[in-house]
Amino acid sequence: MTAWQAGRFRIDLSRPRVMGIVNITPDSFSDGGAHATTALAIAQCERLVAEGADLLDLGGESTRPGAAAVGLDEERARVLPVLQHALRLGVPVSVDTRRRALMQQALHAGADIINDVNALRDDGAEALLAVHPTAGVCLMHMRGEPATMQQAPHYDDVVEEVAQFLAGRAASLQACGMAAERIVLDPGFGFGKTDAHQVALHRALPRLQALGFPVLVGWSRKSTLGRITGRPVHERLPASLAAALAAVQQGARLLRVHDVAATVDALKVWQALQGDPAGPPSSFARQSPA
Ligand code: HH2
Repeated sequence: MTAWQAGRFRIDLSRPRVMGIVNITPDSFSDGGAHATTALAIAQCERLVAEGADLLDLGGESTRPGAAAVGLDEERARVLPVLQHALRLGVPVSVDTRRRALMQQALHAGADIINDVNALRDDGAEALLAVHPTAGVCLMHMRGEPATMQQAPHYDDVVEEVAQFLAGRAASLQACGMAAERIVLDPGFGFGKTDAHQVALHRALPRLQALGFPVLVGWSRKSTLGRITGRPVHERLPASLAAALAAVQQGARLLRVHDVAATVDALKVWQALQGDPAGPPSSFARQSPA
């Protein structure tokens, strides 16, 4: 059985898990401003848990293409008060940050997971996580910086380069003393990749999984889905569900999503149709007559 050691929790990954996104930002690409105050973000945490989120991911900095970096004080002021509350909701809480200083404070406050789009390359970040006894980490691949990463990204072999980068980051953390069971890898859809790169990576998810760590994917509402369907960002729910299920079919174990309720339903159907013992094959939950 695959599991992810994540702070207070050991997350059973024998079935795919849903990580609900809480962007405490004014400028995130799909929901900027919607949860930008502490009160709105806390309400969103509660809503996503009620909708069935297995984990929460709190972010205080947009990393959308072209985004400007925010100051540390600002990012900290956005994230920490929400984290304090989210930690009482009974699910693992992840903090999405590139900054060692915020990672340190978040871990001190009790965060279960650090999700870093920069794969712990900030000075001292790797050592900080390695000495922590239990926190989980998500190491994501990003080519370049958010401000410029979508300007003609180039790879000779995107799958091998991403796989080698992630394997190298995981090996480096393990060399610092981190247990493998605390590490999850993410190809980083939308981070320095063309549509063709993303499709190649999606098709190669089994290759990434073969590195020996669970794979997390973040397809939710991303612009490749907009280009495939011709839909603006707020009309990408069906596209996001299709991509999420396709990723699970390819072996992804964690889905980072904005639309938790819909993703949970889609996964329930997928599991039931797979005859998954974790699903409800014989006694489907009762519902009011259609
Ligand atoms: N995508 C975003 C942010 N963090 N973390 C991981 N591990 N994987 C992802 O694909 C990923 C991520 C971007 O999405 P979002 O948080 O909705 O937007 P923004 O960065 O504009 O706040």
